[in-house]
Amino acid sequence: MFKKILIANRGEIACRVIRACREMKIATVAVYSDVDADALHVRMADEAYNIGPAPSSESYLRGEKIIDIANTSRAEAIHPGYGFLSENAAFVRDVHVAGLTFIGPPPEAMEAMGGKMSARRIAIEAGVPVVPGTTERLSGFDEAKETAVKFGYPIMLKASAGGGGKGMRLVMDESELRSALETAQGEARASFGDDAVYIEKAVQRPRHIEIQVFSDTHGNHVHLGERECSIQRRHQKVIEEAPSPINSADLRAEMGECAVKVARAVNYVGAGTVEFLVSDVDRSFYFLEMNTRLQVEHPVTELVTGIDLVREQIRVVAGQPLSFTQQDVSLTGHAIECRIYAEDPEQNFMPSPGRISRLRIPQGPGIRDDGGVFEGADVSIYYDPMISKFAVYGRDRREAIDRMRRALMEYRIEGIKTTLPFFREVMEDEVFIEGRLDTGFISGFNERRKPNVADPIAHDIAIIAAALQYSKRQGLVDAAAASTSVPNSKWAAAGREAALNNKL
Ligand code: MV4
Repeated sequence: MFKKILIANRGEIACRVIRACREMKIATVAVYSDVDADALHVRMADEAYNIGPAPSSESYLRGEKIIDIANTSRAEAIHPGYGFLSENAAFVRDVHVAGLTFIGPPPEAMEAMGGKMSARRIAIEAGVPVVPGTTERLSGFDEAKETAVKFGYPIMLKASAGGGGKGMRLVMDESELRSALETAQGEARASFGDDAVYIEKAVQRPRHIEIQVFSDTHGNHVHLGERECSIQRRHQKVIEEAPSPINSADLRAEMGECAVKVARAVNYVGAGTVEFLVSDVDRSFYFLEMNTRLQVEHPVTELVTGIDLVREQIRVVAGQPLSFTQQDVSLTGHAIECRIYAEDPEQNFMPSPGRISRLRIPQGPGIRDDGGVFEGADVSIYYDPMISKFAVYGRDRREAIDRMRRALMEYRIEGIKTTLPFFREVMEDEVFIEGRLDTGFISGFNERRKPNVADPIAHDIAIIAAALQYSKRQGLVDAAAASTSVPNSKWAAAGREAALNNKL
C-alpha cells in the first residue's frame, strides 16, 4: 500500500480524500494557491505546497508543477478529486511517465468516454440502449434537417465535447433549427475548441439517474446501485438521493447490468458513473454518458451501501482486488444530499463570496457533512462556490426527508448568503416529498412557491429580534429572559406584529 499520496485538489473533496488516507495510515500532501494558504485542506494535510496564484490555470491546473511536487515530497500516487485535472488523459500519461500512480482509470478509458459521440458508439457496441440519434458530427444544416425529420421533433443538439449543458439546445421544430445549430456550434467551439455537434431525440420529462460502477485491475466490474440527480439548476445538480424514488429492484438490476457492460467495454479501473436518462412516462432508460471520476454526490451511495468509495479507489489502483462482489452489495435505507453553495437564492443564485462569520453544523442521528470550510474561512470568487455537501440517512425516504428538514433548521452559516433557505423550502414541498422529480422541478417549484415566503429561520429570528426590541423598549423584562419565553409569549405576538409592520 502507498505510504504517501498527493491530493491535486482543494475544498471539501480534498478534505474527503485526506480523511480516507488518514484512516488507511497514508500520509498526505496538499497543494494550494495563494488565496488558499489558510484553507481547510492545507490545515488537514501532513504537508502542503504553494503552486501559484489564485486562477486555476495558474495553480490547480498546472499538471507539471503538481507532478514535480509529488516527486520532491516523495508521494507515490496522485488523487485528482473531481474537476480540475481529474478527467485529463494527458495529465494521467504525464503522471505515469513520472513513475507515479494516478488514482483513477487508465487514460484510454478516459479518452474513450471523453467524447459523447465516441461514448455513444461504445455503448451501442456493448448492447446498451442509447437515446435515438446520431454518432457522427453533423456536416451542416442540410444534414441536421434531414436527421431531425428522421428522428422526429423535438430533438436535442449536443456538443460531442460538451458538459454542463454547454453546446446543448432543445429544438422544437424546423423553424428553430438553423439558429440553434449555429448557437450550439459556437458555444462548443468557444468552450471546448471543438464544434462537433450531433442529434438526439428529446426524451420527454426525463429523470437523471446514474449508476455507480467500480472496477479493479483483475477484470472485476460491479455496480453499486443508482443515484437520482434530477433536481438541477442550470445543469448543476443541487439535490441528489439514493436510491431513486422510482426505486424498483428490476430497473436497478437492468440499468446496473448495462452500466457494467459499458465499464467492461473500456477496461475501466476504479470509481466511475454511468449516466442515464429515464423517461418518467414508461421508465425506459437510455445511456447518456460516463463520468470517469469520483463524483461530487458519491456520499449518498456510501451511505446506502456502507462502502467507502475513496478507500476502494486507493486499494484498486494499488493492485488489490475489489473488497466486495456484486452479491455483497445491498442498498439499505435512503440518503439525500443537498449541495450548499455560497449563492443567494433571493438574487437568482448569484455567487455570494466573503467571510463565514459563523458556522454551526447540525448534529445528531443520520447526518454527514462533507465540508471544506470553517468558521472564519473566506469563500473566494476564484473557484466553485460549493462550500459543503450535507447528507442525511434514514430507513426510508420519508425519514430521510424529516431528518433533512430538521437538520437544515439547525444549520447556521452567517456572513455570506447560502442555498440553505432554498433547501428548507424544498423539504416542505409536496411535489418533492412525493418524489415527482422530473427535470422541470426547479422551474415548477419557483411557480408553486408563494411570493415572499422568507426563510422560515430568518422569520423566527425576525420575530425574536422584534420581541426583544419591544420588551426592552417597554422596560418590561431583560432581553435574555424575554428570549427564553418568546415563542409562545405575548412579546412574540407583539414582535410578530412589529415585524409585519416593518417597525424593526
Ligand atoms: C437530454 C434531455 C432530453 N433529451 N437529452 C443532458 C445533460 C444534463 N445536464 C441535462 N441533459 C439533458 N439531456 C435528451 N435527448 C434533457 C436533459 C436535461 C435534464 C436531464 C436530467 C435532469 C435535468 C435536466 C435538466 C435540463 C435538461
